[in-house]
Amino acid sequence: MLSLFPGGGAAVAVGDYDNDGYEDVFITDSAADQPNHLLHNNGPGKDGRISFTDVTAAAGVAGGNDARSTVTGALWFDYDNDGRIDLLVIRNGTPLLYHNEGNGRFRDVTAASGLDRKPANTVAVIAFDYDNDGRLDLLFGNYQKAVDLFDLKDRHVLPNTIDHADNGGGVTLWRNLGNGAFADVTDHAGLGRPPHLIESDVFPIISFVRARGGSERAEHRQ
Ligand SMILES: [Ca+2]
Ligand SMILES: [Ca+2]
Repeated sequence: MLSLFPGGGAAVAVGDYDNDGYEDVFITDSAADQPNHLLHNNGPGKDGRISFTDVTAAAGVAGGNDARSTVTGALWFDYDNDGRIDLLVIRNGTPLLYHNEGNGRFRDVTAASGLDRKPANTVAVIAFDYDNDGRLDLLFGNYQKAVDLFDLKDRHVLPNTIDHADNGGGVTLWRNLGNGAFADVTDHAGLGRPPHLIESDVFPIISFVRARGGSERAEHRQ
């Protein structure tokens, strides 16, 4: 799918998943049926050099490129506040959420999270606590609308311009409910209306403001 964009599915997420003080690395791949890679940071050896061990198979986080989705990136975040960072894999298609079990293994909790209810086609994601309830919520940047890219009814799915498209997938905001599930609150937060944001590079400058009365609105600056 991404043969025109060789870097489109190549991303890295850095985080200390086993809390040993050394940052570990998760590298994504978008090629058909190819695995992602989780590299454990072994820390400095006797010669002072840092080494990594590919622990993907034991961790159970290789998957993501399948008949319905291709991986575009990943994010470490502790969605259940148990002190261990969990792993979100974003995709053209639906995202995957893995719970960090604390023994070097991860458990696919996507179905319970509800994040896979419809195609997301996400190319960027950030985690932050937008409602100050102590739980990390998710803001997805979605390049295409919520269509199944592997079973297109209408092939006109690319954004109509690079910088100011109004037919992209926009952003979706998911509230962390605290029980392993997330709820799509995009419309409630006022983010469902145009202009849609599709460019991943605008995300660092998106800022959320909490309006008087408790409703959340988003503003972005070019
Ligand atoms: Ca580590
Ligand atoms: Ca966790």
